[in-house]
Amino acid sequence: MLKKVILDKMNRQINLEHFSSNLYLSMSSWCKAQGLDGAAKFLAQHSSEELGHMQKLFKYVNETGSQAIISGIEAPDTQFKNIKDVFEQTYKHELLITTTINELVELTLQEKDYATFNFLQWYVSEQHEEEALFKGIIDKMNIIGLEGRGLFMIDKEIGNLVAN
Ligand code: OFO
Repeated sequence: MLKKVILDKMNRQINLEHFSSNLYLSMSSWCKAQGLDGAAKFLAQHSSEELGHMQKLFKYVNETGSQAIISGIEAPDTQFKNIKDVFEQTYKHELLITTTINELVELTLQEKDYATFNFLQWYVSEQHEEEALFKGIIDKMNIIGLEGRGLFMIDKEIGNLVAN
């Protein structure tokens, strides 16, 4: 069983990963409506990954004999200024997730819960990769620019990041 203080934060993280999934799905829908098929495909796939992150936490919590709690999810934004705004928001959101994962890791050390500390290391590495991924997309946008064919090229580049 997890200590209550850790269980509460794990359940909060489950909710956050669930929110991330919905946020990226909402962004995918906005991109699709703008004809940005590459970004739409990438964000839909990322939404599924976030659902996987949520389920991995859910399974771990239940395996400890504690109860994972599925709670209400805040509605994500549905309107964005442009594709750069979308990816700046994904990057900002991933930074927030990194902060919450780090807080959890810190708490497990304080509470001497080494099994959960060990479990969370996967998320620590994942956050490093995700920050680099989203930052890389923003960097590309800054290099290519969004004017004229730039938007078309960027969308294609993002679509190429999707694992087949
Ligand atoms: Fe995109 O992050 Fe989950 O953990």
